This record gives sequence, C-alpha cells and structure tokens, in this order.
Amino acid sequence: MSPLLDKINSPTDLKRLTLPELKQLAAEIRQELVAVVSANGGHLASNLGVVELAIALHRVFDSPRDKIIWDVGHQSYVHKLLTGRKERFATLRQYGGLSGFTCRSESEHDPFGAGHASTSISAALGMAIARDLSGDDYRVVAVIGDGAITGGMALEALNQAGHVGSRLIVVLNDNGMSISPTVGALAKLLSRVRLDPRYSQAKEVSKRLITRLPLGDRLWQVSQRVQSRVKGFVMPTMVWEELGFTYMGPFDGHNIHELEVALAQARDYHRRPTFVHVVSTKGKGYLPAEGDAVYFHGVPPKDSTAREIPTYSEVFARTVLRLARECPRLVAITPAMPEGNYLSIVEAEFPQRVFDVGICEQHAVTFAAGLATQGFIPIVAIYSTFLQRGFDQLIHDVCLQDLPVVFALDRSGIVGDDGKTHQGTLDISYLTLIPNLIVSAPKDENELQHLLYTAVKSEHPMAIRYPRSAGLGVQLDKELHNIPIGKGEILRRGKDVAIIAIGSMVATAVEAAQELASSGIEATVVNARYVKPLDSELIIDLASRIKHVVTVEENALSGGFGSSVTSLLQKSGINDVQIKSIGIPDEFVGQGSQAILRAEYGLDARGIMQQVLDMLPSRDSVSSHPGSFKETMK
Ligand SMILES: Cc1ncc(C[n+]2csc(CCOP(=O)(O)OP(=O)(O)O)c2C)c(N)n1
Repeated sequence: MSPLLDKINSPTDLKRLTLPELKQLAAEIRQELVAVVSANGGHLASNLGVVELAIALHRVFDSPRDKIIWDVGHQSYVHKLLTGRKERFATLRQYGGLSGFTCRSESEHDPFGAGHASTSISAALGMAIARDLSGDDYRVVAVIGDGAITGGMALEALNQAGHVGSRLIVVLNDNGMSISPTVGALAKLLSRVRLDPRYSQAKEVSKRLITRLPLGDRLWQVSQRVQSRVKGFVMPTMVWEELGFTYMGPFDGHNIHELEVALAQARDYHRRPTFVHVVSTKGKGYLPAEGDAVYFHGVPPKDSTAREIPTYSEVFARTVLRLARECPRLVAITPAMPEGNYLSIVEAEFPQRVFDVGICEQHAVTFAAGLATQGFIPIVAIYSTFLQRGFDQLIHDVCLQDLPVVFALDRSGIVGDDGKTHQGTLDISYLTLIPNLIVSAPKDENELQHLLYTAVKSEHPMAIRYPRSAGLGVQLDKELHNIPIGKGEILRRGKDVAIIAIGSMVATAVEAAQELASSGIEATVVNARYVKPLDSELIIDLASRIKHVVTVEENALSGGFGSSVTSLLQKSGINDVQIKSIGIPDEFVGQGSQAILRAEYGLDARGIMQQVLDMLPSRDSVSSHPGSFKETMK
C-alpha cells in the first residue's frame, strides 16, 4: 500500500505535499525500495540513506530544467521513483528493465549517465559552464558521497570549479561509508564533524543563522559565524572555502524541512559555487541495513542460489593470503573494494600489507609501481571495468618501466545486472596492446591459484582476468606451481575443428565439444591460458593440421583474443585456415543475468556448437556421421 507514492508521477506532484505527507511518502518509498531491491538485488543501503535528500532536491529544484547529477548513480533509485519511473521500478536491474544507475536514454531527469564513481562534479561543471556560455540560468547540482569525493576526478573538478567560480552546487552526502568505511585523510576530516558532540550544537547555530540572515548574505556568513559561536570547534569548512566554495552545513540528511531550507539557500546564491554538507545514515529506516551497511550496500537478487563452491574472488584472496605468509615483500592494494575481492581476509592477518586506497584506481596503479621499484611485489586487485580508469598509469608507470606489478582483474567478462557501465568485456583488448604486459586467464579456480603464483614470481607486469562467479568446483591443489608463461594446453583432441578458448570460456568450449561429438564432429579444445604471449607453437601446429579454427572469449572481438590468434596465423603465413572468432561484437553489453547475456552472444555451449556447425563446410558430410547435428538440432 503506497497511496502517496502512487500519486507521484513527476517532481511537480511532490511540491503539493505537506510536511507530514512528505514523511509518509518517505516511509512508502522505503517500503518500495526494500521490496524491489530484495527481489531484484541492488544498492539498498545507499538508497535508503538518501530518501529525504532526493525528496528535498526535487522540491527545491526544477528538474529536468535544473540538472541533478547523482555521482555513481547507484543511489538514484529514489530519484527514479520521483521522476516518472515508478511503474517500471519492479524491472530494476533486470533484462530490458530500468538501469540500476542513471542513464540519459532512460529519462530526461538523468542529465548524465553514470556507474563509475567520482564523475559528477566534472560533468556538473561542464554543464554549468555550457549554461553560462549560452546565457541560460538553470541550476546544476552534483550529489556526491564521501566515498566518491575521494576519487581523483572529483578533486580535480573541485579545483577547477573553485577557480572559475561558476554557479554550481555540490551536495556532499556524508554517511562515513564508501562500500566499507571510507578511508583517507579527507574521510578523517569529515568524520571529525560527524563524531564531535559539538556538531549538533554547530548544526543548531547554522539552522538559526540560515533563517535569520538576509537572503544573499546568508550563505556567505553562515559558516564563519558557526565557527565563531561554537567555541573551540574548528569546522572543516576551511578546506572548501579555500578551494573557492561557500560551505554550508552540516545538515541533517533525514530532516526534509532543514534540507529544503538549506538547498533553497544554495539555489538562490549567486556569488560562488556552494558546497552543501549533508550528514546521513546509510541504510536509514531499515534496521538490518542500518546495522550492516556493508552487506546491504549491494544485495544479491532473491533467487540467487546459495553457493557451496567458492567464488574466484575467494580463491584469489585465499591464495594471496598463502603467498603473503611465505613472502614478506608481497603487498596487496584495493581501490575501495576489500569486501568484493575478499582482500579483507588478508587484511585481517596482515593489516600493514593491505592497502585500501579509496575509489582511486589511477593512484592504486602508480602507488603499486612505486612499491615495485623498491623490491616489493604488489598485487592490485581491481575489477576489470574499473582498471579502465588506470589505463595510462598501467602503460606509463608500470609497463613502460617493466615493473613487476600483478593485476588481478576480478569481474572480467559479462558481469550481469549492473549492465553497460560494469561489464568487464574490454580488458583483453586494452591490456594486450601494452608492451611488456603478460595477460592471462585461468580455466578454473585451481588454475587461478597457479597463475597467481606464476605472476608473483614472474618479475614482470602480469594481469590475470577471472569472472564474477563461483568456480567450477574443481579440486584445489595443495602445492602451488609455476605455469610456463605463454604455454597453453590441449584438453581434448579431435580432427574436425580446433576450438581455442580462454578463461571462463574453456569449460563452455569443452561442453560444446562434447555436444558436437554426439553430432559426429570431433573437436580439439585448447585452454590458451595466456592471451599474451600466445602459445604460438601450439596454435601454429594445430592450424597446420586442422583447417577450421574457432576462438572463444568473453571479451570484445575488437582487439580481443581471437584477433591475436588471427594475426598470429597471418604473420606465420598460414592462409588456408578458416577462422571464426566468437566473442562480443562492437557494442556495449546491457544488463541481465550472466546466463541470459551469454546465450544472447552465443557464448554458451549451445551457441558455440551452433557457430561451429555453421562454419563447417557441408552439413551433408557431417550428417553422414552417426548422431548428426541435424538430428540433435531438431
Ligand atoms: C570508479 C569506481 N570504482 C569503484 C566503484 C564501486 N563503488 C560503487 S558505489 C561505491 C561506494 C560509494 O560510496 P559513496 O560515494 O560514499 O556513496 P554511498 O554508497 O556511501 O552513499 C563504490 C566503491 C565504482 N562504482 N566506480
């Protein structure tokens, strides 16, 4: 039952409600969030924490004319409910449904699409300057969390914004949490405000001042006066003021009236960019999420099956722990994902050797490079999609100097419900073009352990990509061993076609080969293990004997594994082989379960089998085999 929410079709409807009605609306929104996100999975705690803020923003500003930009966009669900997307809300994060992030093509109320952190202030500044150049007068608001504001881009944008002085409002939603507690000196500064008992006193003073001072002067004077009235309490306003912003706050992120008054002040202020500091509770209003905001940051969908087999991420972290026990110079780095990649278990035993650097992928990579110059062996555990942020650092700081940094690329390939912004389907392409970098992918979780061991011993930069999923349930060897760099393995022999697969696609290729066998087609299956260097000896030998070669990868075809194999054969003068590369075409992969998306791109056993059958010369010759594909395809 949500009688008020049912009547909200646009922000205009919101403006008619009284304060008690708004409070009821907030409760209805929370119910809807818990119901839909518990079923579909998604970012629950972050959204519960911004219910009042989203309501206040949409009452004070005039979206879509005014631009409200949610950083990361993972906390934009309430905004979606208030901007005409309530009817489709139950499709959140599902195949063909509403995105779990902001998306320009989804609504005119999403002026900027996101998914990766720390972009909002740059985008907002761009819009503000565009507005000024066009002589327009709409408002631009960036809403950013205390986690995302530690990202380099956000700080670069603040630097320019303060310098140019364009009218821009930055709302800091400060809940002390990134996914895990926010780390860093900036986080410490903010927590001084949140945890100091004088904060409540300061809040009262700022509330009184805001309503009493004449319009226009209010903001300018509030922060200074708050400081002078609350004796001995040094507000951390100086940082923002010195950066060229007028600081307001801190405000109670769950008091709609207080938020509205503050935001209206910021809206009507013309002199400088403003920085509105809002303090909120992640998971607010739903006790389980308030109690465990880390778990409820991103909850799995209801129908996800309970797992008995460890994930690749878990096996990765357990192997790091083993290696860290043996090698005191091994260190691990995570840009704000110690839970997702399980490095928290390493941190528990070696707190001095695990570094959560915040949402700062670029810094993570160069920080690792610095450590490597001094004889340490850094493992950068990073999601495939987020390493895109550290591309030049990877080239210029690590590979150009041939420094032995290990990159563990979690969530490579199709990740599922997070959609276009989070798919890890480009890494083979952007990694293999970099000189000196060894690029690998294990066929299962056991091979992941050995590749990690190999990488740590390799004395060169090396990347290992692995998928977002449970492992295959294979036995984990007790002893770790080196896997010769650039050496693949033949898993199955057959004369009709050679399927050369990499990483997550190896097991699927084996499955496809088994199905092909029942159609009378004998396939060789190769576990390539390395994309760079390729096992050229093995591939050339195969191609000289088997004239149909298929490559399979969960990566873009453009610049991918298949294109490396093709160019190897070309360079080797092998021109009489028909090659088919199976992978992802030149497009961004949308959202949906991994199974649905893999099937869509022909990356399941059936899809591979079908594509092999399509390339083979004559179905007649095939159908002469017992159990022909024609029969099996019926
Ligand atoms: C570049 C990048 N790195 C990592 C992430 C993963 N991530 C999503 S939300 C989030 C935490 C954001 O914290 P904060 O901005 O404080 O928002 P909150 O969830 O606390 O409201 C992280 C690390 C990301 N989306 N983008």
